[in-house]
Amino acid sequence: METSLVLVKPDGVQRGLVGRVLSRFEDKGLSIAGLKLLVAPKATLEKHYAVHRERPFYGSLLQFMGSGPVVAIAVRGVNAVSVVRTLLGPTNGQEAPGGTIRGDFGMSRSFNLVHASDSTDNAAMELGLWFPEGTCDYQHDVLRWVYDDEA
Ligand code: FUP
Repeated sequence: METSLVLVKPDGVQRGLVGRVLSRFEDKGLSIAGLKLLVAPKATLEKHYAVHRERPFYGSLLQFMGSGPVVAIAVRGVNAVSVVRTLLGPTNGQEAPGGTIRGDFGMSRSFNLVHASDSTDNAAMELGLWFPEGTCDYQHDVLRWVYDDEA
């Protein structure tokens, strides 16, 4: 099992897409292991996007991500990090294929609705940042109908 950190960005919250984004993960057979809505503190965003610190879009990215509430979601499942990235689609909504979240709902590279961890190492770092209190471990009974013995 892996856990990925997903953010519904301020554009996704303002556009009323939180429920539909959550449904994509639930429909797939992934488990919600943490969920909260918050206006992200600047320090959290600086750590979250530290890898982009030198990029030209860093300032506008931080401004956008702090411009309204985001929904942080811990999404759990077998290979959850890569499975969730596939559900999101490529960065730019204009290039993202239909069937992906960004492809179905977005037309922009910066207003691209969702973030998801791109590696298990980054997932661990990001989960610590957004869910310092930890995530919720529970028995999700439906999983025996989601995974076979090979997982
Ligand atoms: P992704 O992994 O698809 O979320 O995208 P990146 O990690 O490459 O970029 C992080 C965020 O920066 C993207 F979600 C959108 C934003 N971005 C821009 O605004 N302009 C760019 O040129 C590249 C990325």
